[in-house]
Amino acid sequence: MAPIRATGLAAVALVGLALCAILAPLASSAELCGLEPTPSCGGDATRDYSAAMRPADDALAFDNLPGFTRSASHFDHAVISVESRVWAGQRGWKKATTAHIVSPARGANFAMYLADMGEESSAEPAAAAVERFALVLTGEVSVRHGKKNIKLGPNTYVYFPPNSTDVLSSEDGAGLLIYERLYSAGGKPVFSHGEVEESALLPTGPEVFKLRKLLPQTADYDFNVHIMDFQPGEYLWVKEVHYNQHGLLLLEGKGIYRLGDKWYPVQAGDAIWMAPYVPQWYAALGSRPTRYVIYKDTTLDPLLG
Ligand code: UGY
Ligand code: MN
Repeated sequence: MAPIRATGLAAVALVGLALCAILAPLASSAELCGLEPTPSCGGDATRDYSAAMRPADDALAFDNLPGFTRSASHFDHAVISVESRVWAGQRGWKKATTAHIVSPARGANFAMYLADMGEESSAEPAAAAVERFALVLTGEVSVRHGKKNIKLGPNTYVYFPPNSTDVLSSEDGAGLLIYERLYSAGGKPVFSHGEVEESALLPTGPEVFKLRKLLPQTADYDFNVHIMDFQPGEYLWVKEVHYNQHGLLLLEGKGIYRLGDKWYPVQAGDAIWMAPYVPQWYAALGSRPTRYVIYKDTTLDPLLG
């Protein structure tokens, strides 16, 4: 009986295949045939739909969609994502362009911008009343400070007090994050430079993030620059609301920033302006730790400024 049943099944399969061959030119659907698509049985080799099924990572970069941006500007905060940077020349910067991200035009008490220094570029000292802080993101810069010529590579910083005459230059090009403000503390801040990791980790109370402050915490300074590190899954414990202002650049990682009653997915390269009293909260997500750098006006009397 078994050989007879097997022969019967083979016959049915043969009839099916024959039917498929007849129907295939009429219907392109491979499903009709119940078989893998073959050139003679549906399928179109000139089409490549693989991106629709499994988009490549760069197709997930929504920032490149025409007209789409995560950037936002509200009275108490702004998010400036990478595709919104506008580069232009700035007085004092030779062979360099700058992209301003925060400025007094936004109501801020400081300026925050990126500087893209080309080969053989330089930056004149800031105006006499202005103090300047630079974090080297890429490349290398030199600082002529008195008789010293200090070379600074990625992850290093330099602070120029008001009335500094030091010139910043780059032979082969560099990318910098700059904070500037009109000095208002009435003390004696001094030139300093260093590498981020050389700054001691500071206690953070109930917080789990790692904290470094790159400028001395004395009344001689009217702002500080913090480096904050979060492991994926870590978040701000305090749902902060404070009178201080912030200018933040996400250096590594990704997560969700809450600003006021809005929630922003953010990633490395995104910048944030936070006005006084904007509710702020961050959670680090993804597979890599988050590091951000953040300006904070400190040691200022909230009444006297
Ligand atoms: O010090 C701060 O105010 C800091 N923790 N704020 C922030 O990360 N948004
Ligand atoms: Mn804060």
